[in-house]
Amino acid sequence: AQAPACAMAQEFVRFAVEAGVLGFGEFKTKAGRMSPYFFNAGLFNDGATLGRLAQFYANALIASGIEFDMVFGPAYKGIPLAATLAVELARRGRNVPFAYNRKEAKDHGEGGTLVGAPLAGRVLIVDDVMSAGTAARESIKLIVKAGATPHAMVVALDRQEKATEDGRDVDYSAVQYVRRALGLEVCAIACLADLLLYLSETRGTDMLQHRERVLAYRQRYGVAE
Ligand code: OMP
Repeated sequence: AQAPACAMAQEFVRFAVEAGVLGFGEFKTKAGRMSPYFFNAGLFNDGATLGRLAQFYANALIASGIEFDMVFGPAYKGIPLAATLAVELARRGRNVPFAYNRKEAKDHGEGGTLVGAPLAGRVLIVDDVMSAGTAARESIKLIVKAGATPHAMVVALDRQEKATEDGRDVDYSAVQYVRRALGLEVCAIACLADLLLYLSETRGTDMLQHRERVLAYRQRYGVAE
């Protein structure tokens, strides 16, 4: 299954670059690192690209063989991702419950921070990017508090960089931490290695320059997978 997964990752990187979601320049990440690339999932901003994105998520999930009982999208960016994935899975004959959270608790109406199906069983967290792992940890806490099992996580891009613990860089990535220490299954549509492969196989001096910068960034913050 190696070749098709790899081909799918390349197709996804191309799709993200063409949609302007994967951009090159100078960006500050949540962990405070200056990155030469950034994946802004908010720029999948029309019906067609969101639908295509959901197909990539569904394909990656099915290829991974990961099992789950429901999908959860963490606010804000995870919400449309989990919603469109749930629609795509239903279209393929697998109708699963869907839930998401609010960032601020509502004190009227139905109240609380959780919306959608009750959190129960093996929950699949659907998010955009894994860098240092802060976002993943927040979702896991919330699911445990609700009495459900954080079972797996799917992201569009695994940046394969050092996680942080109490603000300090450690020698493993957030994906490795979530897998080994927290016991969740994790799958990504594409990872940093796929981006580097794309940059080395795509024509143009700008691509080569991007590649140099991304390599230097990986040298400083990357981990071996
Ligand atoms: P961690 O919480 O450090 O894993 O970072 C993941 C979050 O960082 C994502 O959910 C985004 O909010 C943001 N992010 C991106 O969206 N794209 C990137 O390429 C990099 C980051 C980031 O800040 O690390």
